[in-house]
Order: sequence, then C-alpha cells, then structure tokens
Amino acid sequence: MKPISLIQFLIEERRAGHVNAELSLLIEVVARACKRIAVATNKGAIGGVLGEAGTGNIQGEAQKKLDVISNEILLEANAWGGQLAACASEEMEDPQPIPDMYPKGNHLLLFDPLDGSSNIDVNISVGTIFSVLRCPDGITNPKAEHFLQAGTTQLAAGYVVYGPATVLVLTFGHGTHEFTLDREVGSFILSRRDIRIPEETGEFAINMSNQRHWEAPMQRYVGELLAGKDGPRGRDFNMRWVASMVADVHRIITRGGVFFYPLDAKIRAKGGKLRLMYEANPMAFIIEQAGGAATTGRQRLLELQPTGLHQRVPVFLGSKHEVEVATHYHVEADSAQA
Ligand code: FDP
Repeated sequence: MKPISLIQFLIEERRAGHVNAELSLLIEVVARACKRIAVATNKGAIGGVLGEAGTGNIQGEAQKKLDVISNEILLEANAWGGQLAACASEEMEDPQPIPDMYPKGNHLLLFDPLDGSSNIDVNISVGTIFSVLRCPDGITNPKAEHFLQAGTTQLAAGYVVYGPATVLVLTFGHGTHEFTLDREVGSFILSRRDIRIPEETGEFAINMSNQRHWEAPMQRYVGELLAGKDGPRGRDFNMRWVASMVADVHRIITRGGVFFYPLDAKIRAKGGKLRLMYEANPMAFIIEQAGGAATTGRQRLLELQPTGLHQRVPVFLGSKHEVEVATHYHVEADSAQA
C-alpha cells in the first residue's frame, strides 16, 4: 500500500467533514514545530541542549534548556499562521496573545512543550502534548478564563513521542491515529489508523515510591494487583513505569495497560500531579477515542469543569476494565464515608 502522509490524511479528514481548513493547517504547523523539537532532542549532548536552563516555570519546577527551546519553537511556529487567537503553555503563567502584526484565528492552543523532561539528560523518551479549543465567540484577546473549557469541547488533541522513532498520535474526535516520522523524507507517515486499546490488561504503570501516601482505595486496588494469581483478582499483573507520561501513554496506545497518577497526601493540597488542560485532557481525549477510559479516580476526566489554566488533577487512564475497577473502588469508598 502507498504510504499516506499527514498532509494527505488531513485532506481526507477535511473531505470527510471532520476538520475545517483552519484546524487542519494548525495541526500541520504544530507537527512541523514538533519535527524541529525532534531534531533538537536528537542532537543530545552535541547540540548543547541538555541540562538545566537555570530558570523555574510558573509551577516552581526547574526548567531544562530543552523545555525552554521547545516552548519557543512552538510559540514562534504558531504566531504567524493565522489560525490562533492565543497559546497557553506549561512554561508560561499567562496565555500568550498572537502579536498584532499577524492575523488572528478562532482557535486556542494549549501545550506541554516537553513532557517528561527530567528524563532528557538520560536519553529516555520525552514528548510534546497539545490540545486545541475553540476561542469563544466575540473574544479577540483571550485571557486564561477563555481557556477554561471542559475536555469534551476539545476540537483536536495529540502528542509526539521523541523516542527511538518520532511518533505523532492525533485525534479530532473520529478515532485515534498514529504517524511515524520518516526522517529522510521529513514527513509524518500514517502508521496506524483507528487504534483500539484492549479493554483488558495485565500491565499497570504507577510511581510505587508514593505508595505510603496514597488514599485507602488506591492502596486496595494496587494491593490486589500485586497479590497476583493468589489474590482476589486471580491473575498476575506486570508493572512498567517510564516516568515520562507520553512514553507510558504510548505503550498503552500500542499494547494496552493502565497509567495512574493518583492523589496522595504529599500532593493533595495541589489537587494532583498532572496538569488538566495540557496533559490530562488531551491524553483523555486520545485514550477515549481509542476505546479506553480516563477518570480522576472519581469522575470522567473530560467532564471536569476547569478552574485554572495550570490546575492539577489525579489521572487514571488506559484499558477500560482496569480504569473502571480502580474508579469504582474510589467511588465506593466515598459513598461508604458519606
Ligand atoms: P516531568 O515532571 O519530568 O515533566 O508531566 C510531569 C511528569 O514528568 C510526567 O511525564 C511523569 O509521568 C511524571 O511527571 C513523573 O513524576 P514523578 O517522578 O514525580 O512521579
């Protein structure tokens, strides 16, 4: 079969009425920026891009040089295209308006420019996560409040993993599709159409070092997985934890599994570890479109009404059955306490 490039795929999606010209152009621009980030990450030490930037982001986390470089690449690529009203990023406190010298569009773009960046110096996969929303009607200078839309309203979401291969996974709400970067040709080529995540799985991902801080229902759920064949679940489970969310999610998209970043006593005051608007929501959209499930442990992630641009939430996502079991344990424990 002849390879299908991202551009061809986007034209097909336009013909099918799944995207309009403006959104399809926006995705092309984001994909092009991600190719530049792939080049920067691939250069590693010889590109002089590893190590700390010596600055902190708005969440008080140390920024890596590549966090800053990736953020600038995405902002610069998206400023002039005419599809956006504003961008928001993990690396910036407030949304960045489109400079007055460029035409404005009616989309809002949110991104985590380099997720898992604490892994970059040790040559483990990192990635970019993005989400596209519609700019509310009549708003020409969007502020943070205009981005606070539930995940169900996302027009598109995607991530790019910079791993042994550079891979883009994308949804417009009509299935989840994967594209692999052909480095010689310089284009993303469709490698999997309409991905389906198996509903059952024997593989889970969680940072076990937080176990003593978890809530009781999480202790119960993971305790049962660890008990394996002899426990109440009656089967053995295997654990995989990359500590780069994009890489963990990509494994789930490829062979099933579940990923948890639950609430724990250490992060309770912050609301969770992962960011709703540019990590949890786009991943939840991608996972649901591939037949998986995504919750906060208590409710469907995509239905959560955001209260802040950098809001953090607990995240449970992946193979449907396991997400449902873990969520059920939390809901059951809450109602027993009520
Ligand atoms: P990072 O801080 O390196 O960007 O998004 C945050 C994230 O990585 C996820 O990719 C990853 O799953 C998680 O944090 C790991 O955090 P901990 O090591 O604190 O568990």
